[in-house]
This record gives sequence, C-alpha cells and structure tokens, in this order.
Amino acid sequence: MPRRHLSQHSVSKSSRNRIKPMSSTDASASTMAIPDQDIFPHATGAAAKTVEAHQDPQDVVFYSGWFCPFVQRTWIALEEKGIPYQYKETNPYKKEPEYLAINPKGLVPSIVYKGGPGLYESNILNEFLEEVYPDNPLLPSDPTKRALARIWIDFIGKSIVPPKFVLQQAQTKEGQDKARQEFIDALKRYEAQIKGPYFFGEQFTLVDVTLAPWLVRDWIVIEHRGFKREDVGEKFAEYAKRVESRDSVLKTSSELEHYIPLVMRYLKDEAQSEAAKAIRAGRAIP
Ligand SMILES: N[C@@H](CCC(=O)N[C@@H](CS)C(=O)NCC(=O)O)C(=O)O
Repeated sequence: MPRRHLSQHSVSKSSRNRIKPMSSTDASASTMAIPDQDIFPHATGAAAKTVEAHQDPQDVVFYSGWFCPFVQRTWIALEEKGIPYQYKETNPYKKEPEYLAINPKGLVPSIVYKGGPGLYESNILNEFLEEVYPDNPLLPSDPTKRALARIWIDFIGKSIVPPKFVLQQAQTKEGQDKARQEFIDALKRYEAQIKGPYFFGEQFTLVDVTLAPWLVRDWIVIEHRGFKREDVGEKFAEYAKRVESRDSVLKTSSELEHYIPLVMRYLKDEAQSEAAKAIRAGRAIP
C-alpha cells in the first residue's frame, strides 16, 4: 500500500486501526513516554522532497518544524508564491540558545531575511512575504477585501483554532461535546462567507492558507472526537477537500504515521507545547 500523507485523510480501515491506539497498553508504552522534544527529526514523503529542493542559501531562511500546522501556513505561502527559500529544520521544544536569538518565544516558524533580525508569527510572516514578494499575490487587490481577509484570518486564529485544540485535549464527554459544538459553530460562520471555489472565489488567498493546515488535520477530530465535516455543511466539506488537495498543501505534508505520536499526546492531554499548556490553563494560544 502506498504511504499516506497527512492530507490524505479519508481514512482507510488499516490506517484507522493504526492511528487508534488510544486506550491500548502498547500505546501507553510507545507514546506516553515520548517527551515533546523527541519528535521525528525530519520531514518525510512529499514534504521531504520539498525540503531537499530548498537547501541552498537564499535571502529567505525558513526555520521550520515539519510537523507544525503554524509552520505549514508559512510554508504553503512560500510555495504558492514561488519564493526561493532555504529550509532549516528546527526542533522548537529544545529551546536552543541559537534559536531563541532568532525567536525569543522559541516557537516555529521564523524567517531571517537577508541576514536581518528574526521574524516570527505565521500570519505576520505571511504578510511580510506578501509585501516583499508581490508576485503571485495571496491577498485580494481591493483594500476592502484585504481588510476582510484580515478579519477572517483573525477569526480563524481566535474562533476556529482554539476550540479545535480544546476538542483534541478534552478528556470528558461534556468537555468534548461543548468544544465540538463551538468548533462547528465557528466553522458554520466561516462557511457562510465562502464564495467558492476558495474563500474569496477563484483566488486562493491567505485566508485559505491560514486554515489549510487545520483542514488537513481534521482527521484527528473526525477519528477521535466525533466531528463530521457534514455537520458544518456540504459547502464546507467540499471546500475543505479542495483546499487540502492543493499542490502547495500536499508538498508541505509529511507521511501520516509520523504525526501520530504527536497527535496522541494531544488526545491524551499530555502535550507540553506552549499551545497545549495555554489551552489547559484556559489562556489564549501564544
Ligand atoms: N502563534 C505562533 C504559534 C507557533 C507554535 O506554537 N509553534 C509550535 C509548533 S506547532 C512550537 O513551536 N512549539 C514549541 C513549544 O510549544 O515549545 C505562530 O502562529 O507562528
């Protein structure tokens, strides 16, 4: 059977069994003991080929973690715009001093442009790339639409991503039910704005880019938390499929199996990432 990538989430029977070890004893042996630092060290599958093609020094140095949805936002933007960049795999959990000098938050992604100061925050990086590399625009040209794009990018960060994290980490049925409903309600509000085929119509924009990494990770809550795209709506389900099969999304996705140990830590609420800790404490994601 060919190896499956993150975005090929229509889960086959065999892989479904593979990624559902939640309560089995071997799962506790193989995943509970994994500290967050011990993530698989590099991209695989299609993403590995993309990494390989971006090793030469360039004006844009991209500090990435192959597994990270925030990273994937900026990675998709780099690919969509055809920007030359040098890829540097970084384990953000190690908080190495050299990396903290680039990003004091110690999170990926970051970019160093022409040897300048470290820049970070996925959405800010995407705006930066859009300004410095205006070709293949990822924002509408009309200022009103640009403002709307920013409104919906903000909505994704404040109203879609947090309940998804809560849904993944919630350990009680009540907690999961509440988070699932909140997640669905937010996605319904988003769906109502989709012009189709993409958010703003024909143009693939930063709004689509910003949500894409979470769409390709929907299988986590579909498989483990009773979420169905159809509960949001047909239009959303079709949109999600279209976005996740976009070339730039596929090219920045690794093989599914390497995400599993990480995902399991979230599903058991054992992850020690800054995001997981913030969700646990009821704080905003950093
Ligand atoms: N708001 C940041 C979030 C970045 C983020 O949380 N990245 C995670 C990996 S997915 C990270 O670096 N985690 C390291 C840690 O939590 O210690 C962004 O959008 O860039």
